[in-house]
Amino acid sequence: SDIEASKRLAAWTAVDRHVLREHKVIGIGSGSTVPYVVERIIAQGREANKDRVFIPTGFQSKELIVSGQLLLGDVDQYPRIDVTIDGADEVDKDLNCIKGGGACHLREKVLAEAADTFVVVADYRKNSDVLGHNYSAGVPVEVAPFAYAKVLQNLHVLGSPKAALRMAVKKAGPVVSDNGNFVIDAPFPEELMLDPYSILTKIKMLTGVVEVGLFCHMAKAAYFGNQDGSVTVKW
Ligand code: DER
Repeated sequence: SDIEASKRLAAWTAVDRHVLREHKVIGIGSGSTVPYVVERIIAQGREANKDRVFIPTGFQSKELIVSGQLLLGDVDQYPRIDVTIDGADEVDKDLNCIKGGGACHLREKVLAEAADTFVVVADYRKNSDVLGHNYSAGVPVEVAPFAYAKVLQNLHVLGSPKAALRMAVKKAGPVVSDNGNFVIDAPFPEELMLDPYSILTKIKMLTGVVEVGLFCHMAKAAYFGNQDGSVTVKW
């Protein structure tokens, strides 16, 4: 499909530009675009990858590294990362991202912050001016299960009356993250999403919130594959 082709285009372009010979510690994000990132890194060859280590951002990400027969590293051993490449649910004109559609944003944010270079790869649907224009599910908020009802109430008051616990599809009950927490999706009106950092800080301060799926002032560049085979780069 043209969406898969555009994901691959974004991923290959970003890897070619940001995963260079001298880069030895590489953070691998989560979602359906990063498999194309791993595919392109593997294509750099055994020689290029033999002395590299790859840090995962969750179970799915770890499985990608393992099945790609790449060396798996632990963030405890490599607190400093050369480059982290990850997907996003939406990216605005200032490179702020909504992330967490895959409920992996806690570890993703740790590796994004630990990296000298954090780069986002996505298909054209994620390329926005204002967060919330295309991704309408809301800001993903990872919460401690013990506190979820309280956080839900606070989010309603904060400006997201439609905030709701993310329920699982093939499992009874809520989605549970790799960290054993719940996720609340909190849609906010456009006027609040014009200043994502302000919303991020308010949500982060709510007791029981573990991490917020707003990545502000973190990405160095974002690559979007387009339907016509071109690539849009924001930086
Ligand atoms: O959850 C996340 O932040 C992931 O990066 C995910 O949202 C990326 O989405 P994708 O499957 O469209 O790459």
